[in-house]
Amino acid sequence: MNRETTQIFQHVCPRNCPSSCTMFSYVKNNQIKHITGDSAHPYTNGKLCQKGFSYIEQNDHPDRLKYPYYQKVKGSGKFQRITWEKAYELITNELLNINNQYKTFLPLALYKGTGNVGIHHHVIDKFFSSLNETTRIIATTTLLKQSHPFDNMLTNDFRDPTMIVNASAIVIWGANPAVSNIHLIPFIIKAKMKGTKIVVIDPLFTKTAQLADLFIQLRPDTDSKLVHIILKRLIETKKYDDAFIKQYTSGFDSLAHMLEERDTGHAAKQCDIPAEALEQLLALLLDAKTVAYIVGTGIQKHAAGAKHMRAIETLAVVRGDIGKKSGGLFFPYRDSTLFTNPKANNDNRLIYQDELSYTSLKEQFPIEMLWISCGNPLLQEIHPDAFKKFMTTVPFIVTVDRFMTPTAQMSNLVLPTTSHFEEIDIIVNHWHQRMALNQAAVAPYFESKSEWTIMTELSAMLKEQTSITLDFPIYRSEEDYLNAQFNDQVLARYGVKNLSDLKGDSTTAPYSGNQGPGLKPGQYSFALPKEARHEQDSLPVQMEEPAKNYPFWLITPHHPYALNSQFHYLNLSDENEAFVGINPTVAATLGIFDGEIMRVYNEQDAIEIKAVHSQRVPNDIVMIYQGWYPYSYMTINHLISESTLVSGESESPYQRCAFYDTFVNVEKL
Ligand SMILES: Nc1nc2c(c(=O)[nH]1)N[C@H]1C(S)=C(S)[C@@H](COP(=O)(O)OP(=O)(O)OC[C@H]3O[C@@H](n4cnc5c(=O)[nH]c(N)nc54)[C@H](O)[C@@H]3O)O[C@H]1N2
Ligand SMILES: Nc1nc2c(c(=O)[nH]1)N[C@H]1C(S)=C(S)[C@@H](COP(=O)(O)OP(=O)(O)OC[C@H]3O[C@@H](n4cnc5c(=O)[nH]c(N)nc54)[C@H](O)[C@@H]3O)O[C@H]1N2
Ligand code: SF4
Ligand SMILES: [Mo]
Repeated sequence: MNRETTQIFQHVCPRNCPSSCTMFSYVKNNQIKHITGDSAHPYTNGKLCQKGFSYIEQNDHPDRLKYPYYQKVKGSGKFQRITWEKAYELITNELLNINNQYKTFLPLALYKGTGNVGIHHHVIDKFFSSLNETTRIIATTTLLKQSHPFDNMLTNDFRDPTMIVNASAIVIWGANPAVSNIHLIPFIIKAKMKGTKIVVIDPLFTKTAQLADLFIQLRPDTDSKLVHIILKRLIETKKYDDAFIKQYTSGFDSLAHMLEERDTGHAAKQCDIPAEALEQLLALLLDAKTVAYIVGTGIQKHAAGAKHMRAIETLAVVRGDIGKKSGGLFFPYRDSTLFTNPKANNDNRLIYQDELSYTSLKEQFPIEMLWISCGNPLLQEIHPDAFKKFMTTVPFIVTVDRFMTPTAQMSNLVLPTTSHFEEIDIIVNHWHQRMALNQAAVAPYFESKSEWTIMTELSAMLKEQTSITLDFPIYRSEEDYLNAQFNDQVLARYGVKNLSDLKGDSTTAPYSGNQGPGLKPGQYSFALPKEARHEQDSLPVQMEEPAKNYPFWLITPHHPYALNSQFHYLNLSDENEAFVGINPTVAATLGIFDGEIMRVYNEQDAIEIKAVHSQRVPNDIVMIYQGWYPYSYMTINHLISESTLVSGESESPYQRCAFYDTFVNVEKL
């Protein structure tokens, strides 16, 4: 190998993952030869996951889109390769038609998913904003993580990952970091070695649960009931942090009064936790000096998720864990407004994706054109059939992706885009809170273009050839564009003015604001603000329960070797084939053998899928990893029900994310 011609570039994995690993590519003759992690990174310590190490394979995968494609009839599969000029012309004509007919761009809709979380990819939002009012379809999952129902969850952050090592106990609650946040695990093990007790609270015996000193296997959606049991005991035994409560909170007496009336015996039955395990948990939480709570998104994927989140927060406050150096709540936090234009358009029409199935859009402006970027709603959304039906009503759909996904197949125009090895970007992490630069190392794959290039070329054409007014700024290069995104807020929080500040010897810039939540005296109110009352306690948000016809919960957690709908086709493991995990005793009763194809069904759909007998799964749950199974020809999410609570009446975003409030029945074929 001629080392002189090998160049090294810095990249950041742009997937929606808590690690945002920094990695280096070794490039020779415009080809990536090798990838390594960045051993100077304080959170990832140079380790990548299998997906990270398989990026060369993904980048040059034969299925990657090489050219723009067009099909007149959506779903016909009769795609024709076209030129970029032709693609821009088709889009321009559609935009002109909308402009002429409606004198507003409300019939133009954007669906943006989480496939790439880089700042570069905000460019599509900027383009839409430059046309003034448009329609934004809000992806269900953008509601997770980015907001808290009360906007002020007392979330700490993981800038200094070593701090939890000194906690007396770490409670991992509705999260499976051994799969979904792998770089956290060494810190958990370190803590365990120092004597920290590890508790995992999950209905499934996960890979993370294997690390636990105490595993609490509760029924799904009963977390707030469990918290009530703990709180009642804390108060009865006066083990709460009285000084902290007096200084920082209000309304403690009414909380205590509410709990006095609680029948915790009944709650314990509903949670279905073995009595001995519950007593061990109570003993631990009554006496532990400092507790760190790592809260995952598993809890939120229930209609009552906001209630559970609030309950866990209350527990951390009552115990006085908030604000302690090694304790408190750790929950992913993305400051999504940091790089966005403060003048973002307020006249946009916002439609939640679940509303597409019952809102009569014709009443206002029909949707004439839909643009999909970084999203795969026909696999990842709740009830994708409803989304597909909606897609058939839209005359013109553009999807920008790197692969011919099921969503792309239902589009008219499919535009190939660059990977993070082929474009410049900035990634702001939502867990360890570091910002880092992603460099372009190799030329775009065949005719793919970066999303900045696509929006810039399209804007230039619209400006030159049409009367459409848009204020999308044209920069000379991606680098100039990204440099223009920096603002005073970014400078204040990260000390970074422009890209060159990110190119120095430090590969990442940590957020420099206050560490953790600072509470002002009296600030935390145990009573909720009036507008959020409906969330509290047992008021309207009802807990979902399996019914007779559909007696099993269907839990569809995140896949160890995939990232949502990405990477499945790489066959990174023998778990790549779709399967349903079923408790062996239940399977035996139904006569279903291990490895046999069985049926899983509900009112929405039915799938035939391989059974895997698994002791990890209790007898009232069946488990299928979510994502794309291109070689198994099935989409799991057709089974995921729209919550009955959402139909236009939902006030909490969490009610719309009830992926895990899905009930099914199973049978032998
Ligand atoms: N059943 C079930 N469903 C779930 C979940 C669950 O737990 N259970 N989890 C939900 C959660 S938390 C999430 S975040 C969503 C994720 O679902 P999505 O938001 O759809 O995210 P991905 O599947 O990661 O990626 C979507 C698409 O983006 C494309 N993409 C990648 N990089 C780029 C890029 O640079 N530009 C463009 N234009 N496209 C790109 C990918 O190829 C992929 O086709 O899934 C949700 N769906
Ligand atoms: N390998 C890999 N890593 C990923 C992803 C991926 O797809 N693959 N996706 C990334 C993304 S976008 C996200 S949002 C995160 C998600 O990662 P996590 O936050 O870990 O989320 P989930 O896998 O949805 O669920 C975590 C756990 O919650 C449990 N759970 C379900 N219902 C309940 C309940 O009612 N109570 C309790 N206590 N637990 C419950 C599930 O059994 C599961 O073990 O992972 C990120 N990292
Ligand atoms: S998917 Fe996550 S763990 Fe894997 S390389 Fe990307 S950021 Fe790192
Ligand atoms: Mo997510």
